[in-house]
Amino acid sequence: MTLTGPLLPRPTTIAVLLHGGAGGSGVVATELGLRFAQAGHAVHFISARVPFRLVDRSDANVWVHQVETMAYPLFDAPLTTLAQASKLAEVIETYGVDVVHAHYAVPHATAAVLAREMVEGPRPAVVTTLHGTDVTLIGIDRAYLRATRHAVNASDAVTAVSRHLRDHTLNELGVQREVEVIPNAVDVERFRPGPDPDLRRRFARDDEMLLLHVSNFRPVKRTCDVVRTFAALRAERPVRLAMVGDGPERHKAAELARSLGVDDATTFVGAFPRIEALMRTADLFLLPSAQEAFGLVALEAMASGVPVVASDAGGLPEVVLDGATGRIVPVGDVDGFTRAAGELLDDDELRARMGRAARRRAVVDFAEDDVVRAYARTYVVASERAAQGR
Ligand code: GMT
Repeated sequence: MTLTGPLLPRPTTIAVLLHGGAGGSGVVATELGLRFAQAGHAVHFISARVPFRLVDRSDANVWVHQVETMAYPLFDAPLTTLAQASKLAEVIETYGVDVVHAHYAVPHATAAVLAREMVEGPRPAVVTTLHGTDVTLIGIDRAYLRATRHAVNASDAVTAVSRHLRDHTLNELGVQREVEVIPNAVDVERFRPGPDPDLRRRFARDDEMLLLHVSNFRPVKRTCDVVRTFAALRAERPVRLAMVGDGPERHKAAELARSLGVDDATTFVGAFPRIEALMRTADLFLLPSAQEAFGLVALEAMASGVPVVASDAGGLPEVVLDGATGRIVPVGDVDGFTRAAGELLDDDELRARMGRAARRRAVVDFAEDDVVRAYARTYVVASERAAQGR
């Protein structure tokens, strides 16, 4: 989708600091940067690796700068933040960056603030977007608390992807500044309903239902709850499970599926690049996370017309509307998940209605255009603040 109109009042050079791996923050950072590039602005992505959504692409107005770190026996770990700051300072001086958009408080906002101090000439505005674990897990750990608070306070503008994350940041981080909520968006052309019987038959027979879970299998995703819920559901009805993604708990979840006797009905798919094709083949999406600032995959499932049964963690209830676009269940309540998912699987009419409502909500309430324009306004405000501080 290409936005028409100027988007920003003048041609702007934007540097985006992001995690390039297959995670929600990387997706949001990349898609947002691409929208600004399509609107004619120069966008420089700075990351340890080529962001996965940019692999095999060569968009106009887009540059990718890889951060290299140097291993040295004296250091316990690579000095990543310093390497990011150095690379960013080089990009600022070479290309004349107006706005740095740091996705994640630590280490990216810290690197941005540091780079701003390093450069000769006009300093760019620093906009920081909080995505979740940067504040909820890492940021409030004593080891990083002061650095996180400093990065947030020193940014010219700060946004959070949900109201829950904003409140958490203000309360737990002890920050007293404006934090604007700009929710994540979804590309509703890419993620849309539609049958794909051939792909679906790789995971379930035509007379079986298909449950889907997508994550990075970190402990916070509670993937074993997905398997337990599935085992209970499968005892009563013909249903199969596709587990997409990879990470530290994949092995544990596979072991559990074996011990519960549902391994034959479960496919551990691993990474699946055409995730949008797979999403729309599912009957139901499960996301039982212990923490989730927003839950972009839930929104992608909704855009695909798939109802979501999710936990009440973090910002998930702001995305999935309980009883309308899916169900919300307390974290760890496997019986509750089983009941909620069972009701939806057993009622075709209800599932179809919620699937339609989910799609509608994705299109109306999480439209990319609105979100991109909200960020554009934030860039303008941040630039004005940065100019006053100069
Ligand atoms: O938790 C993940 O799966 C990855 C993490 C990331 O950094 O990409 O996701 C965070 O940012 C996403 C994009 O804003 C949010 O949708 C996720 O909810 C958030 N994850 C957590 O809060 C645990």
